[in-house]
Amino acid sequence: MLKIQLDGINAGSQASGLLINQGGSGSVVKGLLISRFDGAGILMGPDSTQNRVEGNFIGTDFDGAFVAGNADGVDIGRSTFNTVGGNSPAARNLISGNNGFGVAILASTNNLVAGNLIGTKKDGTTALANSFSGVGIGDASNNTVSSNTIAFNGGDGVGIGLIGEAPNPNAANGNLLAGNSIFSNGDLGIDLGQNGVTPQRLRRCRHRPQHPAEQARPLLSQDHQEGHHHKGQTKQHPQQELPGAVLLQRFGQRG
Ligand SMILES: [Ca+2]
Ligand SMILES: [Ca+2]
Repeated sequence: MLKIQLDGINAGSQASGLLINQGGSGSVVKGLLISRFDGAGILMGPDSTQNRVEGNFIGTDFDGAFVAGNADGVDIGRSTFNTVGGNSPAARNLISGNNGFGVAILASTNNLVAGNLIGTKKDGTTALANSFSGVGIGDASNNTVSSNTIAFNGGDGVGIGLIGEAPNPNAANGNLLAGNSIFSNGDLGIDLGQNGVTPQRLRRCRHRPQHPAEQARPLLSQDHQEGHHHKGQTKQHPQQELPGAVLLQRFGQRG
């Protein structure tokens, strides 16, 4: 049970609950209720690194059942090697009920968002939406979003795209989404390009092969089982090889 609340109701316009910038690198934010800020619940950056956010409720009440939203739940901006959540149940954050994104990662690399509930009540199964996407990744590369429950959010479950902060077409490449439970979001579960479903090209295009980052509904071309693990490869079209195979992870329940 959480006991300490940072309540932003009187904090004023655009105030964040906690700001961790360069001088605060290596901070641990743990066990707080952070609610009703006009800015982000927690803002990391610019130039901060190696902070950890664990075991907090961000955007809810003490029971994790009602909305008391900040603008975004957690913003990571120009900041590296931060961890939101973790692998243990105690590290899990509840990030729900916020008026923007649950977690927004902007122009930042090598951050980890793991094991959180994003868009649900504390029970992990019923809705307490963030208004925009559960996780928004903009101009940010090589971040990992794993083992979260991301559900009921107003936008995409996870949206990855270019927002023009970095004039580099590869600025949002190399992010890993693995082992998340993503369902019942208002837009796509995962939207690459932040542009909705990209139409599948059925014919080979001589002039501009479809970039793998744009693929919307990959076709499964090979599938084999190794031990207890299924491995799959996808490719866009039988005549159009992707530069590299896509790792497809499938998860099931054993009886
Ligand atoms: Ca898309
Ligand atoms: Ca979208």
